[in-house]
Amino acid sequence: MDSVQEGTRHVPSEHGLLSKTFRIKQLQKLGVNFDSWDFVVALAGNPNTGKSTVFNSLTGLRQHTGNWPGKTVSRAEGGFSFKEKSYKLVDLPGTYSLLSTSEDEEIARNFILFGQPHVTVIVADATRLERNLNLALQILEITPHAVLCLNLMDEAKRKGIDVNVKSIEKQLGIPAVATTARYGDGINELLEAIESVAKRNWIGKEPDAISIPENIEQPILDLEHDLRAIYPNLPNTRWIALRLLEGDVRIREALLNNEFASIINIYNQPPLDLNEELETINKSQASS
Ligand SMILES: Nc1nc2c(ncn2[C@@H]2O[C@H](COP(=O)(O)OP(=O)(O)O)[C@@H](O)[C@H]2O)c(=O)[nH]1
Ligand SMILES: [Mg+2]
Repeated sequence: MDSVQEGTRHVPSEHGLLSKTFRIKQLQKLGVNFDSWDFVVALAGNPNTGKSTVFNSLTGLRQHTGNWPGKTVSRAEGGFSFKEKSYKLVDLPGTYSLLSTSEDEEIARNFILFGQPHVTVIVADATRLERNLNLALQILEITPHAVLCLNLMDEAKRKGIDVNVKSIEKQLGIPAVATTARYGDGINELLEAIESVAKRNWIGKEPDAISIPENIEQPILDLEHDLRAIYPNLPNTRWIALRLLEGDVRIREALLNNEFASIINIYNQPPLDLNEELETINKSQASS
């Protein structure tokens, strides 16, 4: 693959049979050929919402594997640059929640919590908004630096579902972009939104704060204080304190076993070369 390749945008012709190609100015798909970046962007969402399609159209990578086998964190990563800034894009496993009821959920949750991406893009199926926005709300509990990508808009249109993008944007307090990733539609707008959140230029209203009564707020603050004293590098202590108060067993276990420390270390390592990694996996499979 060329190390630098200009972005292309495919849209169906009027008759839907042929596809025209438009160039997205200022997008360079870097594949796995990058060793530094200005921003880290995570792609999260329910399964089958088009995460890998978005991933491929931004990085130029084709053989995407949602491959995060076992506890060894094997990340689907690729790079792109847009308007002079470079981005590392991480495709997370598809999940319906972040409650760590499965390994995939844990991987996605840990990355958003501890990988501390500059931007988390939530790819949602516009035809199944209720279920998809549930995950979005869980992500927004961890980070406000997110973009909602309302994908499969062609399907929504076909089914007569009218999605009020501006209203969703206003209520969530993050940029929302309508896309049909299969045809590259809306990808340019998605890039603009990612850029504005990455650079912290997005000025949205704060999402409606859940008011927490004083008799609960104080224990949260106390617990956060204790967590910081024991685990000085632990990010998102408020979120963790809330889960502990809810009685989340996995979080308690992870703290007691010091699992979080090793996770934070993994995310600080340089990116993995996806091709090299796939080769290693293929070789080990062939020899076993
Ligand atoms: N109609 C339509 N199909 C899409 C769109 N985006 C992705 N798909 C298709 O939806 C399926 C799942 O996409 P994929 O990117 O693998 O989803 P992921 O599981 O979230 O990674 C694939 O067959 C894609 O071609 C879209 O905007 N419109
Ligand atoms: Mg995928």
